[in-house]
Amino acid sequence: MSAPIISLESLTNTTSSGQLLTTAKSGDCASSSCGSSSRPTDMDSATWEKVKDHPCFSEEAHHYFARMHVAVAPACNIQCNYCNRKYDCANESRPGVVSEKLTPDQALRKVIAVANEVPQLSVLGIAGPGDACYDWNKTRATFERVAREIPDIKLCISTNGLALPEHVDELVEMNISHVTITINMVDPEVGEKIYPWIFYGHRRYTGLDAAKILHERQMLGLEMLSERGILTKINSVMIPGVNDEHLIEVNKWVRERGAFLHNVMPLISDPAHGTSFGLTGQRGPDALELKTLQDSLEGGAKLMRHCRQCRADAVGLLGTDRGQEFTLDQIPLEPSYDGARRHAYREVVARIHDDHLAAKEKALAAVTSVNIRGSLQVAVATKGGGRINEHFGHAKEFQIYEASQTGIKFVGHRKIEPYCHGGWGEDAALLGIIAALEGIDFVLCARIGECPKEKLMEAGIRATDAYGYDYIEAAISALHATEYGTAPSQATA
Ligand code: CLF
Ligand code: SF4
Repeated sequence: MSAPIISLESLTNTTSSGQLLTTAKSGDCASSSCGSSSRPTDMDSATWEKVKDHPCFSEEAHHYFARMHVAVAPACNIQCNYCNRKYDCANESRPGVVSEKLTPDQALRKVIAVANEVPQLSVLGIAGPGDACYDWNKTRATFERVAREIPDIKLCISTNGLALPEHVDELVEMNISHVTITINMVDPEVGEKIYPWIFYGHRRYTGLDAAKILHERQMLGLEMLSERGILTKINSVMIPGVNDEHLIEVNKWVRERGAFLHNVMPLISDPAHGTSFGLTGQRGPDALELKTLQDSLEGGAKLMRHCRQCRADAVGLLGTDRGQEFTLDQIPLEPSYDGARRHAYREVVARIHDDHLAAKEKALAAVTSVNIRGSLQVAVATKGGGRINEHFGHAKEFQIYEASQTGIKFVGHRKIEPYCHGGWGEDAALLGIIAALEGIDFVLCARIGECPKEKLMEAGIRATDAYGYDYIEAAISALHATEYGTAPSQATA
């Protein structure tokens, strides 16, 4: 049976900050470690302060906290073969839909509107649709405005790195705590196949010269950020046959230069996107190829595996994009910031998080104590909060966990078309879901009907809602124990 919990859903759905504060104060915390620091033992406190509520820099935080992007930086100084400028920057966004481009004043309006409505919001990122460092004046003006109004929001940028070194000192002055550089190569001969040209020092360069300059500027920028204590994540686009094996080398280089995280993302390639790679038929990797490469990088620079390749105007938890709710025509003309909901939400999360960690530790101890070879691959439907709290029919993605003797690891996610379409198209959706769940042993969700359950079973995938609303790791531990005939850890904290 689940221990008493404070419902995160009640917090995120409640509209009045008064109600929210009451909920925050009335929650029962099941853990004896309530209120204690949940900092991992292998992380210093300064780093912990920077990552504990950043959904991209901490896998843990992505269950609770949200980011938003404002598309204020449309200009770019390089050409990537996976990008078509009509679309969002493929470094940090899924190509396919043009963003609503914003001025810094419009961006401020939007950030305030979102902060008032989305209590999970903790980070403002500028990730295109061009390059945040090249389109620097707009990036700077936006961050200055937002930092004045909402001083506790974390500021984050994504860049291709070419114009990064000239802005590093300003990044420090402006308290921009997190930077992502997209680095797809450390060998210009590989780079030449990815970047047809760059624009640098008032000149256009092509071929090997272009890739060489880009590489040098990326390495310099990374070293400068590391020296100044700015946390840096490296994004690499995995392009089969072009840089897939080479990314092992990239991982070594960036680790040596102080990168905090390395995020290997699959190339998204489709002729309909009009990109060079799309038009020439360059394919992206499948889920298994991506996982195999990521597994081979374990032990090097720490890996990020929970990236959703979000759009340049994304809003919300990483797995759910609420950007379409906050277009300019839908938000107040002059909103004023009210931080009450965000603050109440944080109070509750601080307490729930300890409870979650206690449950997680117990679950990990149980799984690692079982002496077996092999692993269980588990797909989880979740809306956040670290719990199995999404119905099978509503899920737009599954989070994938692997349970083995080394523990329970988040290893990625699989996007799907939801099963429930309001009474039609369900069989077709299920076929797509079964294909997306290749290699998965179990599906855990809050609710599932008999019909999809049976069809999944015919495909060799066991689905259950028996652990609905439990913590993910606790449920996986219980499942693992049932599967391997050992005593289960408690299913919930
Ligand atoms: Fe945005 Fe990027 Fe900052 Fe996050 S996204 S600028 S670090 S706040 Fe995150 Fe989105 Fe992946 Fe980027 S999930 S694409 S890694
Ligand atoms: Fe496109 Fe971003 Fe590459 Fe510029 S850096 S070409 S906007 S993917």
